[in-house]
Amino acid sequence: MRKIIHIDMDAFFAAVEQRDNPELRGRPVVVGGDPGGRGVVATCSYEAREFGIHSAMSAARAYRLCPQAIFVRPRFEVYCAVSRQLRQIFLDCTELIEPLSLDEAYLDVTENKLNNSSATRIAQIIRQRIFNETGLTASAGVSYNKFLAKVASDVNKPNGLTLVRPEQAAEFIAALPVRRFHGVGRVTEQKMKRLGILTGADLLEHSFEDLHRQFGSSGQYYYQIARGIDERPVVPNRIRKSIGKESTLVEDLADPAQMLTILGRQAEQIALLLKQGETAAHCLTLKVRYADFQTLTRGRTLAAPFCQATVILGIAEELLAKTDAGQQSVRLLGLSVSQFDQEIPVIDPLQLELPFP
Ligand code: TTP
Ligand code: MG
Repeated sequence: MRKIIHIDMDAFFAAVEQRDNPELRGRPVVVGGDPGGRGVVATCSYEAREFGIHSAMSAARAYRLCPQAIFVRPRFEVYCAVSRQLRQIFLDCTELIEPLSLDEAYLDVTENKLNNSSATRIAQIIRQRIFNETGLTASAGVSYNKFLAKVASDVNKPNGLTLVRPEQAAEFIAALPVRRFHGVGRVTEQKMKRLGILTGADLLEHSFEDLHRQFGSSGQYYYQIARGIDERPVVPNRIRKSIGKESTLVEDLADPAQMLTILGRQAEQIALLLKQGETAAHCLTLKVRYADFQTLTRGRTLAAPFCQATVILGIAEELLAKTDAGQQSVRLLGLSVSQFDQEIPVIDPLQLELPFP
């Protein structure tokens, strides 16, 4: 049986801001964009969460919920520096580290450099070192697979540790609402609800065939997870499936020429990343969100791989012509490339895409 730890920093960006500015401590802090503009909340302190503020909500809404909150812009260089410190602490325990983002990682400590057979003890040592060396708190989940470790790290947040022993797993999963299952988004949650599946216990009532019929290959995952089975290994070098850039526009645009200017900039950034990864892509996807928030994607797959900005922009222009952009004004544009010639490993969490650059 494996020993897996999931580490997740508490209110990461906001905690860093409170650490570096004592005036922010104990107060509702929102890290993100401009509350007077179209900014989005990247994260917020636990004090701010009491007002109902959360990640990905508009900063304007956060302001309405809590006008006395302090709004600060993200400082990515500082968060990246902390992320590097975390990685060093993890590396002192094991090489089997799978970063999920700047502040989150799975560790397989079945065998470890501390020669310690207690994963719980190792998780405590890591949390203590993180606090000593960064002044920040982390939560940990400890169990025998990734699924359980990840869900467990959320149970005693912030600054907590939760162990799920093999003999506790069935009861733990039975009580879990399905939305807590990693991989169950809002759409799947609604579909499960219609089928009467609200918790892990409800999932157990459904046969493998049934779940497969309803949810395709994900159904197999749900079937196994409900039984505490998750054989996914901790993979140190994750492989990147796509590279994308998107921009929420400062003002809605109706002029296709201006849209192409923005797509051109994105094409150049993507071309640069392809070059850095020494690869080329076969597939381009354009994402358009109209002023009324209706969102659509258009994609094209080519037999020959491409990597140049001009080629990307050319395909993007064709794809844009297949939308109503121009007739309708647009508030967001995005491009992403996939199906790479050469795989691009994500070696370091710093290379992971940040949702709100
Ligand atoms: P999370 O670990 O999801 O959130 P958190 O660390 O702020 O809070 P929690 O205590 O619940 O773990 O994300 C880590 C950081 O990633 C977060 O501080 C900000 C950034 N982030 C975004 O920029 N946008 C997002 O939508 C999310 C979810 C996170
Ligand atoms: Mg976190």
